[in-house]
Amino acid sequence: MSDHRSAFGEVGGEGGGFIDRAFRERIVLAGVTIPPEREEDTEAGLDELELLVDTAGADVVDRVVQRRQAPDPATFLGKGKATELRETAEAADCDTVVFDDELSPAQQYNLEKLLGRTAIDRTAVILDIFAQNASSQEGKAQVELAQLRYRLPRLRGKGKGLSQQGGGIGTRQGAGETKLEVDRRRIVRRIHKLEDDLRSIAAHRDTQRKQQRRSRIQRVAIVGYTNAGKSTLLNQLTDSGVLVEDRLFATLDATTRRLALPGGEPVLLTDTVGFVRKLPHQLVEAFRSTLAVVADADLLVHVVDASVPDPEGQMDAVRAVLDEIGAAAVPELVCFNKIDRTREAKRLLERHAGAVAISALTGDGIDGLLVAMGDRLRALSAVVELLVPWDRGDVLASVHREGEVLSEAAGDDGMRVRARLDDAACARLRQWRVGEPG
Ligand SMILES: Nc1nc2c(ncn2[C@@H]2O[C@H](COP(=O)(O)OP(=O)(O)OP(=O)(O)O)[C@@H](O)[C@H]2O)c(=O)[nH]1
Ligand SMILES: [Mg+2]
Repeated sequence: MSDHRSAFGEVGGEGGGFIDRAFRERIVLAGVTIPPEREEDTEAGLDELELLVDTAGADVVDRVVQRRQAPDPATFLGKGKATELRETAEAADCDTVVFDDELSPAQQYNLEKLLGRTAIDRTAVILDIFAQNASSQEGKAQVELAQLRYRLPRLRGKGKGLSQQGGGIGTRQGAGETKLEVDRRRIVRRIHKLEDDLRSIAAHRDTQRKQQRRSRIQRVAIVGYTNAGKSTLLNQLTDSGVLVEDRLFATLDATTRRLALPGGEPVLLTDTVGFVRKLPHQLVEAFRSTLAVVADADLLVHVVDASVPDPEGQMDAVRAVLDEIGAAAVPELVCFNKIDRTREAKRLLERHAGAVAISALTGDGIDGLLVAMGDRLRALSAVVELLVPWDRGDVLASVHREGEVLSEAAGDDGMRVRARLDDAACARLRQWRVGEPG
C-alpha cells in the first residue's frame, strides 16, 4: 500500500485508533478476471479499490478473485464462488462486499440475498467519497444528482431487512437527501429540481466564460489522475492556497487563477476534479458543466504521478475520460510529477516526446514547465502580417479584439500590422494578409 492517509485515520488523537477502527465498516472486496484482462490487472484494480474504500472511511479485511469468460448475469461471480464469498464474508465478520465492476440492479439484489449482507460496487464507493468531499453548493448538487441517478434503478431491489443496514458506504444518505426509502416519484422530482438548479449555475458560468473569451487570454486546464498533484501545481504556480491532501478526490470544484508566463503573456490556469479508472458515468454526466472548462481550454497540462507503479495506465484512464467529456482534441502537455521521489522520470521522458518532468512540491523543473507552456501556446496561434486600408478602422479594431497585436506601422496605403491570430481569426481576416505567416 502507498503512504495514503485515511479519512478517519487521524481523528480521535491518542488512543483513538482502537475506537475509530471499531467503528469503521469491515469490507471484503470481490473482483473477476475476464480475459484478455490478466490476474495482475484484477489485483491492481483491487489495490486501487482498497485505497478508495479506505478514503471512504472503511477497512478492507479480505478479497476474493475469480477468473471467468464473462460475468454471471445473475450473480456476477459464478454460483459456487458466490457461496465461497459468503463464507469468507462470514469468517471475516464483514458488513459489506464491494465489487470492482458495476453491478446491475438485479445482480446487486441477488447477491445481497445470497450473501446476507450489503453488496455494492466501485461506483457506489466513488460516489460516497465525492459526497463526503463536496463543499460548494454546485458540487453538492452535482454529487447528489449522480447518487440519485445511480440509486433510482436500484430502488426496487432493496429488500426491507437490508435497507435497514443503511448508513455505510453506498447507503449513506447524500447531501440534502431526504430519506433512503423515499419513493420513486420523490426521487424523480428531486432529480428534476437538481437538474434545473445546475442548469442555472452553468448558464451563469457560461456568461463568465464568454467574457473571458473576449478578453483573449489563453486558458490552460490542469488535468490528471486523482492525487497526481494538480492542486499542488496550481499552488506552486499561483500561490492560490487550494486544498492539497493525500486523499483521493480532494478537489471537486474548479479554481481558476491568472498566471504570467516567462514572456509576460497572461494565461488563465484552472485546477479541477481528478479522474480515476472506471469513473462512474453518472458523475461524469453530473460534473459536465464543471468539466466544460477542460473541453474549452486552449491547452491541457496533464499532470502524471511518475512515482506510482503504472503511470502510463493512469494516463490512459485520464485520456478515456477526456474523450468522454469532449476534450480529446485539446492539445496536451504531459507533465510527469513527483520526480523528487522516483527515478522513473528519465525513462518516461524518453518514451513521451515533448513531456516535461517536475516536482510540484519542491518546485524542481517548474521553470521548464512554464517555458514549455509558453511554447505550446504560441505554436497554437500564428503570427501574420496584415495591411489594413486607412478607411477600414473596423478591420483594425477587429484585429485588436481577436488577436494580439505585436507591432503597427503606418505605410503608404494603410496600416501594417503584425499580429498573433488563431486559425478562425486568420481565416476571417484573410483578405488583408500580406506575406507569409511567421
Ligand atoms: N513527493 C511529492 N509529493 C507531491 C508532489 N506533488 C504533490 N504531492 C503530494 O501528493 C498528494 C496529492 O496532491 P494534490 O495536489 O492534492 O493532488 P490532486 O491531483 O490535486 O488530487 P485530487 O484533487 O484529490 O484529485 C499530496 O499529499 C501532495 O503533497 C511532488 O511533486 N512530490
Ligand atoms: Mg486537487
